[in-house]
Amino acid sequence: NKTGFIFDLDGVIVDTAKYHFLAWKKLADELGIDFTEKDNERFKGVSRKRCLEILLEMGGIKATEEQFSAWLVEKNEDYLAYIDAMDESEILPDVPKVLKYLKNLKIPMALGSASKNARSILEKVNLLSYFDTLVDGNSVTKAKPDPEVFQIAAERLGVKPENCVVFEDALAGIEAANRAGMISIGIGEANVLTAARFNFVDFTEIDSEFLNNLIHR
Ligand code: B16
Ligand code: MG
Repeated sequence: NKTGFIFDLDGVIVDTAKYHFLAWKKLADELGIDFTEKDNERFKGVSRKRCLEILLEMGGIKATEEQFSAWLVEKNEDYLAYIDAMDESEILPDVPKVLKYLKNLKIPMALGSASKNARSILEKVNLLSYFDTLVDGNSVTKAKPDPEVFQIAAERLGVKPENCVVFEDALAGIEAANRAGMISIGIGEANVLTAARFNFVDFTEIDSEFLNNLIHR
């Protein structure tokens, strides 16, 4: 009855949301759409394509397929320019501590992210080697809150869904984990992630006793 751990990327391992924001903001400005950091909250955990659909809805803009694809490419190129400069200093507090602890115990670990850029971000911040498998925006057909991303991760890890622990910062991600029958852990504000089984502000609040209790349930 082995336990597996699944980590979301943006908002859990690194704060790439600020770069997504800057890239969306630039496109929004070009299109004359008012776009704030608060609007960006709705984009967390949401696929690139869906984000653009929401942005265009906000501006009441109808796009041809060609325009739509071109804007997706433009946003991603701007985003890639930001993440190109990322390094270990951008890892969120105590994430390496938890990854190292679990790795030493040979616990199976997966990434479960909506991002198509997940692999290159993990390479930039030097955390790729901790993960047995990456399930990202390139491997899924249905976005969170659909449980697909975490179900694929569990399959690849060879761990039963009920024995998987999921760290998530987005409401849609918590819902996806719950729908998969997994143990959901909200990282961020407890009053936002109310559906999570456990809540922590960040990984500095997670100690070995808590992890051991999950592993030896
Ligand atoms: P990309 P996560 C998500 O990452 C972000 O939270 C979301 O804002 C972004 O649109 C999505 O990845 C897709 O990212 O444009 O790089 O494919 O939280 O699921 O790790
Ligand atoms: Mg996230």
